[in-house]
Amino acid sequence: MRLDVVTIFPEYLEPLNVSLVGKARARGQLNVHVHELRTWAYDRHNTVDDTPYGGGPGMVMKTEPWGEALDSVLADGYETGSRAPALIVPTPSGRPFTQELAVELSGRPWLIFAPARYEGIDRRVTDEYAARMPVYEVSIGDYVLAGGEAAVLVVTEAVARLLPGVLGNAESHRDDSFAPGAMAGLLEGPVYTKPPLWRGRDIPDVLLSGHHGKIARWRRDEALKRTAANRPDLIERCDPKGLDKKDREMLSILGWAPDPDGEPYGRFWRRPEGMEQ
Ligand code: JBH
Repeated sequence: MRLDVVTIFPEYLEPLNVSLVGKARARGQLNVHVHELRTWAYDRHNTVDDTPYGGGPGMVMKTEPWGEALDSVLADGYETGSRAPALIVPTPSGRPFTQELAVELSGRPWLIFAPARYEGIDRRVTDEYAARMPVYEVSIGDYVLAGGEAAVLVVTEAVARLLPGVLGNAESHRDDSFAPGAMAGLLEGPVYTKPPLWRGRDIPDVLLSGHHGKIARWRRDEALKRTAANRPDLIERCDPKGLDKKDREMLSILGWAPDPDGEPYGRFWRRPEGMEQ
């Protein structure tokens, strides 16, 4: 897979040399190019932003540097025979970046990232390139960043680890919390390793029992507890067909009940206070 990033802060992308992504690059599984946007700003101050039409706070990234930069990256791909790029524009106004989207992007041969600073990029830039290639506007969560570079690192890591041969163990994907089918969309529970006693804290007995059935059940209960506490939205969304009798018992203890009138039938909802069954 080929990745290009156009940014006014190339140093911000240094982490792409480290760890999983850095190793994938060193092995030739990822071909990464980071470009300085100001290379394509031709005035004395290499200006890349200007005030917004219609007024308002902040600055907007200008059309011309982005247009020249993206044309140049695309032309280089044409020369090197790179195939069918997609443009990724990280923005708080984008669609949520999910594991499902990471899987989709990992199947593409070439991703070009256009992270913006300031209030974003002039809309005509995305409109222009959307006429030639798929454009994904993606948000990495409901909080405010100063620019899209951190989002590029997030998306890149999520995508790179899905490439064939990047993670050592082919099994490691299946158990990912958000992978389809992993624990039916539940978060993973706590994990432990040696020593068996640390600062007076021991390991849950069941994990030392050697009883695989009981261990699996315990892990599942812990997953349900953690998901109910941290991500009640995942319990509400989960398909009740993926829940067995013991799962339902645990959810009931945690204060959840199937909604008989719900659509679709039997989805779990939080029992209101005082409605003990
Ligand atoms: C900024 O503010 C952010 N929230 C979520 N995603 C982003 C992506 C790019 C820039 C953000």
